[in-house]
Amino acid sequence: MAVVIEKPFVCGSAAFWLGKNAEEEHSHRWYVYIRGLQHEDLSYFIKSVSFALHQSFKDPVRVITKAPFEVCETGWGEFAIKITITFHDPREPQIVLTHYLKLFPENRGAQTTKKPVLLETYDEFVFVNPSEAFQQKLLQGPSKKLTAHPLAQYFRSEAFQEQQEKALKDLGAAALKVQARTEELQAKLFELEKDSTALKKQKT
Ligand code: SLL
Repeated sequence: MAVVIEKPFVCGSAAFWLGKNAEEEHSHRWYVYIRGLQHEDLSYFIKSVSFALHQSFKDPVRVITKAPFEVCETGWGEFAIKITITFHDPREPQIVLTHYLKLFPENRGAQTTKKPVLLETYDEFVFVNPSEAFQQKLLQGPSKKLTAHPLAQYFRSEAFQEQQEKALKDLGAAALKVQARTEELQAKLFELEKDSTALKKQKT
């Protein structure tokens, strides 16, 4: 049966308006990140995360090789950020995502310096038949504790709990399907082998 290991994560951004007196070109301070569901360390299986920012930024491609996997910048505009995730096992293909940086509140709502504009998406890395060594790494889990995150109070995590539970259930169902299919194929193979032995016997 296939070994399937899934690791939930959150891809998001948090943008703080710097107020009326901020420079026009630097009206917001924002963070874009890949984080664990409970802000736990992900560097035990993620090697690096590259964030490709808009060309107007200096050195627009930022490669982060340590947790937390995030970039903090100041700017004035929204744009799409291409995020490439590389795993410790070079045999695992990279994952490429796009995150739309959001600076302004929904429906032209008033800006406030009190809380950030947050945009977070729940997702999962799914590893199918990972190598033995990588499997062990994945199953061991985080080996270090991250220091308390300054944005922790804004992160949404409870909201993702339900999604995670559903995903686990779906994954369980998918795994069962794979198992059923494998058993079906094994039974067929067994029948074919029986037939072929019978044929061989007939020939001799
Ligand atoms: C827009 N398509 O027109 C977008 C582009 C670019 C934002 C937004 C740069 C700040 C800096 C910055 O915020 N660029 O130069 O440091 O809305």
